[in-house]
Amino acid sequence: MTAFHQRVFSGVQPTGNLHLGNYLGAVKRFVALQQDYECIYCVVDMHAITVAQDPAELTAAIREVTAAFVACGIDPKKHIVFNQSQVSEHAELAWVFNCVARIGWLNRMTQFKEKAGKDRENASVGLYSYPNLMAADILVYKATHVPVGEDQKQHLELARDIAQKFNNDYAEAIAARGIAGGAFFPQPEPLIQGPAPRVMSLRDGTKKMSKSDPSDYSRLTFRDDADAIAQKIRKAKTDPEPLPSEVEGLEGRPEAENLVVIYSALADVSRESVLKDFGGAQFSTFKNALVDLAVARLGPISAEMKKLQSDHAYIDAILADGSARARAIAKPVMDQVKDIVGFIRS
Ligand code: AQP
Repeated sequence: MTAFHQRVFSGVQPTGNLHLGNYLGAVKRFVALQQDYECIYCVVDMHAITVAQDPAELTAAIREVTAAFVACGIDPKKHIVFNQSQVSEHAELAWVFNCVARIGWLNRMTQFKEKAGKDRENASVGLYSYPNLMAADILVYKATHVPVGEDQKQHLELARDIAQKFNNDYAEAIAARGIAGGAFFPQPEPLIQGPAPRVMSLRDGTKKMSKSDPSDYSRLTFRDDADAIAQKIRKAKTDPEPLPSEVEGLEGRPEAENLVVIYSALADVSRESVLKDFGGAQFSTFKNALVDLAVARLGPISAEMKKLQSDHAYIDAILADGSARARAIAKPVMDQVKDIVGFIRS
C-alpha cells in the first residue's frame, strides 16, 4: 500500500459567530495537533453559501473565523490557513466526486435532512451535495487525519467511501501511473475523540450547541463579554439534584453532564477530577466556578480576535499566503486526477 504523508485538514464555516462547540469540538484541537502534524485549516466559505448568506456579512465572517483561528493559537506561518474559494481545485474535485458518489449515499445524510427540514424541495442543490465538496476539501490535499466534532462523523465516513470508490473505479488508470494498490487517495481518519466532541445547548442538554439555534442563550460565543458569559451560564438549564461525585451519576442528567464536560474541556482536566472537586455541590456554586473559568479562558481569545479582525489587510494577507501554499499542494493532485479520469489538459 502507498504510505501517505501524515497531514491534517479541517474546516469551519463562516456562518455567524463561533460558539463553544466549535471551539472545544474543533478549533482547540486544531491548535493541539500543530505539534505533531502538518496542518491545513480552511474557512469553508463555499460551504457557507449552501444556505442564503448576506454577501457583506459573509465577507466579515470569513475574516472573523480567520481571526479566531489565529487568536486561539493556530500559527498561519508554520501551518496553512486560507479560505476555500481562493483554491479552485476544491470545486474541480468536488465535481469529479459528484460523479463518483451515489445519490443513495447522499440520501442517507442526516445533516441534510435536518437542515432542509420539511421544505426539502426548496433546499439548494449545494446543501444536498455538501458532503461531496467536503470530501474534495480533504482529499485534494490527500489529508490523512480530520479533526471534527461528532456531528461530522457521517460526512467523514462518506469521504472515506468516495476515496475508496474513486480508487476502485479508476484502479487501472491509477496503476498505469505506477501508484501501488490503486490507492491514489488515502482513507482519511476522523479524529473525533477529545474531551468535548459534542457540546450540547445550554437550554436543552439533548440538542447540540449550534449557530442556528434561535435562542442566543443556548450557546456561548466569542462575541460574548464577561457579563453575557455569566448571564448565559447562570441561566443554563439544570436539574434539582446536586452534582454527583462519580461520572456514572451523570447518566440520565444531560444538562449536568454537559456543564461538567464544558468545565473539564476548558480546564483541561478529566470529568472525574471535576466531580472530585464539585461532587455534592449545588449548581449555583458550580456555575460560579464555571463562569470564572469560561471568562478566564474565552476572554483573552475574544479580545485578541477583535483586535485582529479589525485589521483587514493583515487577515487578507494571511488568507492570500495560505491560499497560495494550499494551491501548491492541491494543483498537482488535481492534475493527476484529471489524467486519471482521462481529461486533456495543457
Ligand atoms: N456542538 C458542537 N460540539 C462539538 N463540535 C461541534 N462542531 C459544531 N458544533 C459542535 C464542530 O465545529 C466544527 C465547525 O463546524 P461548522 O461551522 O463547519 O459547521 P456546523 O457543524 O454546521 O456548525 P453549527 O454551529 O452546528 O452550525 P449549524 O447551526 O448551521 O448546524 C466542525 O468540526 C463541527 O463538527
